[in-house]
Amino acid sequence: MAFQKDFLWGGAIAASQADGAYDKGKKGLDTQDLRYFDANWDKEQRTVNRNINMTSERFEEALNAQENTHYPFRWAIDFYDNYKEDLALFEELGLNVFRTSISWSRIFPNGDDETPNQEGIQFYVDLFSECKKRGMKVFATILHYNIPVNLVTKYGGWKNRQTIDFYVKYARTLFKHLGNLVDYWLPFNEINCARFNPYNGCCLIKDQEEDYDSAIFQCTHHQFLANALTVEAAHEMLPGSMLGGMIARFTTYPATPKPEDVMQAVLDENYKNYFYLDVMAHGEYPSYTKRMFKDLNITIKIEDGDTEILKKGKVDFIAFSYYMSMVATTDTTHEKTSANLVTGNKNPYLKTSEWGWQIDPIGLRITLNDMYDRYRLPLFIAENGLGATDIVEDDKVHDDYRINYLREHVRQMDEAIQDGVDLIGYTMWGIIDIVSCGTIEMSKRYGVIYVDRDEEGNGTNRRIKKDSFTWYQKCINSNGADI
Ligand code: BGP
Repeated sequence: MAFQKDFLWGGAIAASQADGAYDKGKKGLDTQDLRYFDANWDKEQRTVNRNINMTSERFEEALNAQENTHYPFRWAIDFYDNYKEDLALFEELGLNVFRTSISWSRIFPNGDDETPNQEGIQFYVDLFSECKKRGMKVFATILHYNIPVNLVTKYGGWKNRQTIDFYVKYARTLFKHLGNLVDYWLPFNEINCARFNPYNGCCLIKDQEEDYDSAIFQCTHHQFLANALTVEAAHEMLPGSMLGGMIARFTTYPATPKPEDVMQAVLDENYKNYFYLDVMAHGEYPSYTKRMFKDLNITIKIEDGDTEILKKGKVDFIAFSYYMSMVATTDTTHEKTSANLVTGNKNPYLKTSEWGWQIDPIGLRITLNDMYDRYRLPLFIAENGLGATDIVEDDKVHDDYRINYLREHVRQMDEAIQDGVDLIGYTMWGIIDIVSCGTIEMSKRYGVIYVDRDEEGNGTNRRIKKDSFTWYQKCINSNGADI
């Protein structure tokens, strides 16, 4: 096996999808607390990309909601109150790294507060200290989609340059109070998702925008600046700290060897994936930016000094989520399938998950090689896993489909390391069942630990080890040899 001795085997979750306790500990309301699960949606529609665009009407309705029944992010799996028990299970599993995100509105409930909320800081001091006690390194995402609602209603969120200052103040507060507990920092989860889910990525409300597409890229520009300033601040406050740039990687193959299709694949890779990492890793907008903005009809405002800011805050490692691969073609009649946040073209050689995501372990090896060659920075697989419907029988979940998925991906990681790739860690997504980010369902489960709760809040919230728990435990204990 090629895995280095101290390879990081971990699990990942995100605050809004796991914590619950949305109004405990003086937390302010955040943008994910406003997302709504609609039981009337046709289950068949689950593969369709829904929930992508927030409307003013729905936003208002959520702000004024009197009860929480349809807002699963508000209670999730109550990780906030259960984390000690859950971390004990992670220790039993053998994780040596744990990735979660920090809720901005626990630290600054309104985003623009003068001073931080001590209770919020204490929660993370306790949580991360517990991780350390149990032998886990901490991989902390500073922003995983949930920003204080006040920053949206009062300032317009990421569209406003002022949000950069609020964010950097928030990040500096984290470095000051949690710097000694966190091993890897991730300023932004999947920064390219702003383009595919503009409400999650940059809290835009579609009907409030005259030029939605340009607004998305304006927000992204502000996030790039916030990212660079944060990296710079961390390097100054915490010498030797490791800050990552992350995208959702949509590895794309041409549908045929037809040059038009190959060209389309190059463009898709550049516009949907590399653009974001190129800026964060190289500290400047890539050469194809002008053409890309023209093709996509984007106009953004870049101020004097922005170029220098980007140059000063280059990331130390590259992180990405990898669930599937995509296909590019200029043929508009090509059969479609759904994917993470987007609809894509079908690859006839791949099987799909229940949600239509095209399962492609070899694609992970291709991705790792390709990213390492391009950036020559350590790589971290921050998310990978299979969302599936699990059935509990006699307190057991026989999820061999998940074991197969994970095994095949671990095999390809091994191959990539043998290819020469510097892969430092793997945090399997949704190590414990949490609320799905895309569909707001509990029934789309990723965990090796089952949680007895549904999207309507029914269930005991009890944790049950699935068969994949034992499999992952063996994998970790043997450092990837016994899979
Ligand atoms: C990524 C997000 C996660 C996560 C995952 C799976 O895009 O970073 O938050 O949830 O996708 O997506 P889903 O929950 O929609 O299946």
